[in-house]
Amino acid sequence: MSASGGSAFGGTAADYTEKIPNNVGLREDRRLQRALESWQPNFLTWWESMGPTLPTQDVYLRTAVNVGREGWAHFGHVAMRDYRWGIFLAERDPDRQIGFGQHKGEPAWQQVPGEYRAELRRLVVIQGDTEPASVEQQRNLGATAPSLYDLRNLFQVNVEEGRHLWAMVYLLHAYFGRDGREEAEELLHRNSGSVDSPRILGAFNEETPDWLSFFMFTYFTDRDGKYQLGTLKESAFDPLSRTCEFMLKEEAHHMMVGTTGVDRVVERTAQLMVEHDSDEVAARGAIPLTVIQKYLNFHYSVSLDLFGGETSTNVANYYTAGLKGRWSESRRTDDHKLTNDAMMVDALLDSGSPAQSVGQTEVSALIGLNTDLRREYIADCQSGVNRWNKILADAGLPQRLKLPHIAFNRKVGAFAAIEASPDGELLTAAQWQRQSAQWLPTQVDKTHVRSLMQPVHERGKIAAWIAPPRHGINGKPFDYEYVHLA
Ligand code: BYC
Repeated sequence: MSASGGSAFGGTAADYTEKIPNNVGLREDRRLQRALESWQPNFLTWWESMGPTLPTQDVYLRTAVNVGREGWAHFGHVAMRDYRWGIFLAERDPDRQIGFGQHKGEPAWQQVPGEYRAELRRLVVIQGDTEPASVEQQRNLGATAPSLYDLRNLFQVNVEEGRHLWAMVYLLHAYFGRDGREEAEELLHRNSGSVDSPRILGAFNEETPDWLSFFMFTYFTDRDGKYQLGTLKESAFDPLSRTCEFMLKEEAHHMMVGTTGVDRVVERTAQLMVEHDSDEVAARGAIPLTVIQKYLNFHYSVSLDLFGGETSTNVANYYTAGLKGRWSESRRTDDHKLTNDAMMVDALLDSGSPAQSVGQTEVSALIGLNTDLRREYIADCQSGVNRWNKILADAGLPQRLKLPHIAFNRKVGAFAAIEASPDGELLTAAQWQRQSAQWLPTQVDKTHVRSLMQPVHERGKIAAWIAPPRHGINGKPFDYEYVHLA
């Protein structure tokens, strides 16, 4: 890539002549520059050992070069090891004020206040931990990509998750001193699925062994990322807010990969169902709708867990302190403090008694903020399901996909201790044992899906279990040479 410093792109462009491209003036802060330059080889070692395993010559990738509205990214073929992971913060608004909590109306913080240091560090570390985790989870998928287009999208997601790790590591190094540097090291030491040092949040220790899982992950789990980043974008700590704002821009592509990926799987299945007037598409090389539903159930329920408990004093404290806001905070019409407000949250009523049931209970609005965010997320998830159901309806099929009940397969929060069906009916452990294979992918389902994952690495070709995309990337056709394999 050519150097692109200065104003050629408008806004604050990155200087690609720098070892670490950035728009944070790293050159003027030698100490920080040295610290990050000493972390960089560790990152590259991690990328080589835990990143994508399929050898490639180069990949048609988007690289962030700017944070302005126009022309923020550059597209071109790059060798992945030469990808320029940079540090980008959205432009600073010198007049920005804190939008919620007890400090509402005060100027946004340019430094970390001592009293909130531990909490802020924790939020940055949890966010940072998910980014390399997803790269680790997806590392073997290249070997079974259904097309060069999909392979390129996988790698795009991977390099950007790598950049999001850089974003959090920058904050740790720049604002959290020695313990920040130690946390930055730890982000490379924990590994997805490791017995000794797993990733922090549950969903990031699950496998992503096939492309249906990948599309479900990018639809449901990346979408948690969108919502969590949306709340951190509201943070009173301005560098965190500006970092997340820019990350959200990149996140939109990840959402697209998930949404259209599932679209295309459903479309192909629907085509074969209509063609053969049968639900039995497995023998014809596609994924049955029932199996798609089971994958959906799994990825949705583990992603619901990522929002934490239905009630949480942590989230109340984060909000009051101004560390983590609500989705679309500025569009809410209340007092942005919530000290006197109440809300209904999902709950297990009469817990432990024979009369226990799934219902709602009233709590202080602050305590219920994880539920508030989860509800925004659920509404967004439903829009994807509607879209997939439209594909089925347009094909003339009566079957429909649906989101399982909030209490289904939960390991965190109010429903962690019970079992419920996708319709929300409470089950005994024995009933769950007998029936869960109808609702979650079984070994047989997974083996079948994996058996379909034969690589199609030929230009313009696509695997039989998925429809081709409607559009290519950056105006290029589907049969463009998105990846040159080694
Ligand atoms: N797994 O008070 P509670 C993304 C812990 S994804 C394991 O309800 P809180 C991406 C919790 O830590 C977005 N443990 O939790 C997507 C707490 O522990 P302590 C990532 C869990 O704090 C795809 C205890 O249980 N970013 O970007 O209100 C690809 C009590 O819980 C889990 C963030 O999440 C869990 N699922 O909420 C790439 C934003 N849930 O304190 C990237 C930052 C809870 O008792 N994180 N626990 O030791 C946060 O905002 C919050 O920490 C959480 C939890 C929403 C995660």
